[in-house]
Amino acid sequence: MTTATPSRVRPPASSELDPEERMTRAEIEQLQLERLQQTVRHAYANVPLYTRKFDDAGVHPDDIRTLADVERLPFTTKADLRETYPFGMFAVPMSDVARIHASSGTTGRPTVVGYTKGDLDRWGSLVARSLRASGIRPGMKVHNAYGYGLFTGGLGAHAGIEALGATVIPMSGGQTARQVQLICDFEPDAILCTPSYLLTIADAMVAQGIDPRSTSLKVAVLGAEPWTNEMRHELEQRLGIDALDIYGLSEVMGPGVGNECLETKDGPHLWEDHFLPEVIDGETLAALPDGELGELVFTSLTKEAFPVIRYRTRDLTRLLPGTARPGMRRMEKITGRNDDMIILRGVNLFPTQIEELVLGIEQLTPHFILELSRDGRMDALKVRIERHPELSIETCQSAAEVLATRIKVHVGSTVAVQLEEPGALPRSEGKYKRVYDLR
Ligand code: DLL
Repeated sequence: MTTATPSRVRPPASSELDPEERMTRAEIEQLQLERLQQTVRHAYANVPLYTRKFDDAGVHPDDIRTLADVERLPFTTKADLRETYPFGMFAVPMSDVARIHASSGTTGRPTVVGYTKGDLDRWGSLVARSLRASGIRPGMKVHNAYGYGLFTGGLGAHAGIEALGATVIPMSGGQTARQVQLICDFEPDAILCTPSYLLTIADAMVAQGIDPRSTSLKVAVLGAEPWTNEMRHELEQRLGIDALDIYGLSEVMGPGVGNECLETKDGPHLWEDHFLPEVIDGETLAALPDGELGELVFTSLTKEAFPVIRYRTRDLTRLLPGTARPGMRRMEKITGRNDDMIILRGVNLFPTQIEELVLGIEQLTPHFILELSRDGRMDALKVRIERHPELSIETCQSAAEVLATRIKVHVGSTVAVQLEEPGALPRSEGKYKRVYDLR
């Protein structure tokens, strides 16, 4: 294993932080309570769905006297957003809505979210905070390869780069050869995209005869899909950069709900001055203590157009004490979503578990997909993985066997591992589709 590349960027000095990032835990909690009370009143008064759900649950905004009282409030789910499609959850008149975003909605109706001018300003400053925590500073050039459009990634990141005072290169996703050319010509310091797309870009550099470690890039701020610390290591080594995790979701805001800090790289700090996180048991819906693994839930604390009360993200993680920003809690890097969980003959499995094992074997490439099929009455999982272009077929074949054994030992599932030719599998251009269910 190669040694870590020394950082070519530095963490912000304490004087560069927002005042809220320097608050103590007690100060943050006091701010959260005031903002929670305001948000709950605003949602109850202006969104009929919240009025009805609060009334049904027998809870009134005046009942929220402590932060723990949030547990008395009903949850909000994606189904609530679908039911009120398109604008039924907006809490301000349409004339005050400055922008609309929507999820791609692969099945059914997309979910639609709105922002006032103030919401857009707060979003920009939280993405700016996230980029600064990653080591990006005013005056740097930032190549933004998150997709522009209804997806919150492109425009959300864009506003944050501008708010920070850096130079934005609004490339959007796709056109990979062009991405490589502009990275070489414009010499950006930083790149923002999904981790799987950065892998695609690194491969495209190699295909064009460019050493990915030789570019001007110093740091990457990656998110919008689950990725492991093993993938971080792979990308940092291949590109000679620091890779930081940015988290967010459109229903809660977009990118910048939380971000890792360069000095610790220990999972995203959640920007708790604007969002109140909880982790619940996905089955019983009971709130879990910090440190326990469960489903992440958010209540927005400052949103005007689209306040969310106890929104169930379906993301699985645990809440941990703050480190680089002691007043704000962190979350563990996300393992996956409830919806991504594969149940294979009674064993629960996440694609990130396979990613971890694949990247632990040097003779394997990180290009793999998972195929679920039915073998008689049994479910079967096949890992299709590209062989290493510079190693013999025999070496790759024995590495594939090692992978199958490790999956059996660590996950408890028997899977088939099938080698593919280099370039045979689809490449990411944004959020990567890792699992194909052929059942
Ligand atoms: O993906 C917002 C975003 C854009 C975040 C760019 C970061 C960077 P949605 O399309 O609504 O919004 O998808 C949100 O993506 O619930 C997670 O399941 C997943 N996700 C987002 N960031 C991360 C991350 C954007 N850092 C959904 N790690 C979320 C793991 C992530 N999963």
